[in-house]
Amino acid sequence: MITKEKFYTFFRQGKIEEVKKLTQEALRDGESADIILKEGFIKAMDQVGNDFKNDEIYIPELLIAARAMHAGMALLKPILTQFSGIMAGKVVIGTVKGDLHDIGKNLVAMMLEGRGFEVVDLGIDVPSDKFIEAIQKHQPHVVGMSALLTTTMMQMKLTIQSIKQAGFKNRVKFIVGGAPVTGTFAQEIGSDGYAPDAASAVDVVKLLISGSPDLIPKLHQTCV
Ligand code: B1M
Repeated sequence: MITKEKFYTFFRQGKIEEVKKLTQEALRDGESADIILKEGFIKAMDQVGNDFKNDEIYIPELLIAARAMHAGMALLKPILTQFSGIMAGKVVIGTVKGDLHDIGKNLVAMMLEGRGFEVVDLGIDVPSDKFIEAIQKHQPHVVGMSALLTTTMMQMKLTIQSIKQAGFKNRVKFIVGGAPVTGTFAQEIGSDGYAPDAASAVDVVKLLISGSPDLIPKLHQTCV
């Protein structure tokens, strides 16, 4: 059974090879990539975040933990993104300007790819004009934004406003997410949807693309 403890220890110590080995062993033992992610990686990283909040660790330790988690995620990526079927739609995604956190955004992108969406990932610290350029170039159905800091949440509002003002008001739908973001906040800033985690982000994107009006009220409720 997967528990966060070993991953937490290896994340804290930045033990990349051990994280890889543990992940491979779990997969060999028949654990699903989803469970390894949720019960192992995400819970372990939450604990690392608490240590940081409690001043037990500092930025360098956060960075080495993130690097270790990335190494594990690289092993899960081929499984989470496996898909053979018709393209479900196109999503442009990025972490907003001023924000360098990308683990959660990467997970959302992986889950979407795994469910048949074409994903254009703009990376981190993405200003609104980069989102606009990408919309012009790739013509996505949905634009996804991630923010992990209370100070960068408002950048989502500015980005949505800029995209709408650039003439894409009725041409793309928006989904936002990230630890400090809520359904209420999403609604306030004019986002069409919000998801608290990567799996529900896929469901919300599907609802946004299907455009069924009776489903739309659910897009924020799932999450408030
Ligand atoms: Co930073 N950091 N960090 N950090 N960091 C947090 C977010 C923090 C909560 C830690 C804490 O105090 N407990 C805190 C924010 C406090 C606040 O704003 N209220 C914080 C801080 C303060 C900072 C700095 C300001 C520290 C400093 O410099 N003094 C600094 C800011 C840098 C910047 O961005 N400008 C900073 C830096 C960093 C590192 C670079 C060192 C590193 C990030 C490395 C990287 O991402 N490559 C880092 C890390 C690792 C964290 C924590 C520990 C872990 C974040 C993470 O990856 N979680 C984090 C504490 C925490 O969250 N517990 C913390 C795992 C990930 C899977 O979860 O990203 O929430 P998450 O994604 C979830 C959902 O939120 C959702 O789905 C994902 C999967 O289910 N989701 C979406 C995310 N995006 C979505 C988009 C969607 C839908 C759902 O639709 C598009």
